[in-house]
Amino acid sequence: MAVRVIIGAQWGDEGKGKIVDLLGESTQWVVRYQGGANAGHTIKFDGKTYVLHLIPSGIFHPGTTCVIGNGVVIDPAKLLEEISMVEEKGANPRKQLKISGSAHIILPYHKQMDVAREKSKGDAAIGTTGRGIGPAYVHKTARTGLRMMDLLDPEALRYKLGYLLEEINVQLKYLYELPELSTDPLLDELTGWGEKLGSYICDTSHELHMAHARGENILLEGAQGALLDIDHGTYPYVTSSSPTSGGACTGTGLPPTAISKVMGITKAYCTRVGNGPFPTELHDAEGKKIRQIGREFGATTGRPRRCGWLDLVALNYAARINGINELTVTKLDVLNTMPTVKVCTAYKIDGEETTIFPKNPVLLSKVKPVYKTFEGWNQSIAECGSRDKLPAQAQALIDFIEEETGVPVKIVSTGPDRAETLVAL
Ligand code: 2SA
Ligand code: MG
Repeated sequence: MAVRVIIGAQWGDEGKGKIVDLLGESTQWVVRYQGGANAGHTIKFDGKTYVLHLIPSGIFHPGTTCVIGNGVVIDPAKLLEEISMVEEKGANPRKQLKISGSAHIILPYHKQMDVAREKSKGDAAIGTTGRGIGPAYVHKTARTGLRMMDLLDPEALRYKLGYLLEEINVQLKYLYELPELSTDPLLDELTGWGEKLGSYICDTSHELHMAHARGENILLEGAQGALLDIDHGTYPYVTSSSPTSGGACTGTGLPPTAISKVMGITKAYCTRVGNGPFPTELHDAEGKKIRQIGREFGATTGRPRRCGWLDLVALNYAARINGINELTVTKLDVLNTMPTVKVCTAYKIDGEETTIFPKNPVLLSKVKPVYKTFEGWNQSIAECGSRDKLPAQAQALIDFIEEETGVPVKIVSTGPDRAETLVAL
């Protein structure tokens, strides 16, 4: 019996979807707690690949209930598409999916605002996914958002929408130079979503409290990664939610005392998509090779991801702010043909060495990584079966990650398929 949080310990795309799917088999509940359809969680089994954006990655296990928690911002149109997709692939969302009534809605104008804002920023753009995430969280915090529960009462919704649009239209016209909106067409769209999604909407924090009291296993699935956290990430080059383990409490209603395990997922190297500092980024042929072999392209936008070496300064920082007590190392196989593998152990700032992750993005963009170099293993690791059968050089790398972070590596992923995983939980 456990509540376990799965978090991205880098800038996202660490392979959380695969690990949640893997552990989902023995878990009654899988819960998303932040972010929205900016996430792209990839799962592969039986030779097929599935990408999920809003539905938790446990949906393909028939015995698992999936919850979209209150901390998520939901694009109802995208969610309906995804519900159809998983239904086609054999899942039973009618039985398996629950949506928090308190989750905020991404409205069409949030996406327009996101794109317009990025465009106006030019070189200073964040590099968002354009999914309306930032503006939806802005309106949540400004208390001018709509929530999923609002879809259930069209009369009250008409009234709310009327006074909301007075304010939104001022923003659309004067801040974004976008056309103003009238109540009726938007109300029709929202009412339509309410009819289709109404039966999924409930008090999910109550459901989770009851499940926890019954001693059921719960997995809280983070999206993006610790270094994209609105508070602890590389601000302003971050997302607008809290992907860290603290966000798992506010985003679900489960208390910190319920959580016993925090699993951090890290790649054996590092990627980032979008703008902002990335100390170990490779701008050369090695970086390109990692992108090609690792198929490092955004699962939502298709954007090429920036690639670089594993950064232990950043990973140790992520371990501390999340309380990571288990690690998973993914995509080890991507390094199979690298003659040498580097790992950053410290930063040099103006000649001074430090292992403290700088909070100031200007400082972070100036740091020079200090590397430890490992011999490559130059062979496939597909058939290894367990960690102690990995080539010695790969074992040395994993051992080093454990030593430097002080956290046990419980899972090593050696390929995208469920089967390509070395688990010692
Ligand atoms: P946003 O759209 O407001 O959340 O963008 C703000 C920053 O957060 C980054 N971000 C991500 N980084 C990695 N993966 C994400 N999901 C997709 C994927 C991304 C894609 O799985 O590949 O397809 O491009 C994700 N979502 C948000 C984003 O790049 C900005 O730096
Ligand atoms: Mg992803």
